[in-house]
Amino acid sequence: MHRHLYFIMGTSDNQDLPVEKILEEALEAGITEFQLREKGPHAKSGKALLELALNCKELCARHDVPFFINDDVELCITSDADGLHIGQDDGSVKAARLQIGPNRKLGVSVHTLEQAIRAVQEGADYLGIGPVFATNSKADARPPSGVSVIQEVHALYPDVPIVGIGGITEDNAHVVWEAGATGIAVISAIARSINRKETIAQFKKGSAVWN
Ligand code: TZP
Ligand code: MG
Repeated sequence: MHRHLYFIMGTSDNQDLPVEKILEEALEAGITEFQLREKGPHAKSGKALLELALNCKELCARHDVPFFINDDVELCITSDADGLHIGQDDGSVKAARLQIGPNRKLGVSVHTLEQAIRAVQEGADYLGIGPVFATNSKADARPPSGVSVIQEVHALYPDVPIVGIGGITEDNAHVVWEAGATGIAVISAIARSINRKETIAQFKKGSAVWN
């Protein structure tokens, strides 16, 4: 089975280093997707945000890693991102699909089986499910839900890629894999790691096939 280590970050997730620097280290260590999620008190906007997105796109392209934008359809298109990720409050999946076109990937955050069914029917390519564990990286995070929704969605749609998110570390990631996820999405464990190469190697230990 192919597995995904989907790294997510924005400026607010670590103000000690530029996003580009952390992303470069993460790419070299073997992440398989990157999402720019520019939120919170230090979020860039306007020209600075576009420049950041273009830098990230360039770095990802050099490593052949798909580059995603969180929420922002316009930035997704102007930065020529490979995909868009939206939540339940970010407008309809159908509208997003029409706006980004058929060739970009579309990820949707869901919290229930019903939301998962609707997202798949409306054109999601993969589902983000969480927070699995408690997280400090999302201001309006819902309470942790464990892996029950991942298990339910995986049972119904064994071929739809599921990415677990929220509080995932090298030590608890196995719970998410065992529930049927094809990927884990991580902010702080990578963005704030004191040894990114080692952290990512730990995440990838035990499975030979990644993309
Ligand atoms: N959505 C659900 S939890 C979360 C998002 C964006 C934050 C995940 O960050 P961390 O640091 O990996 O818990
Ligand atoms: Mg959102």
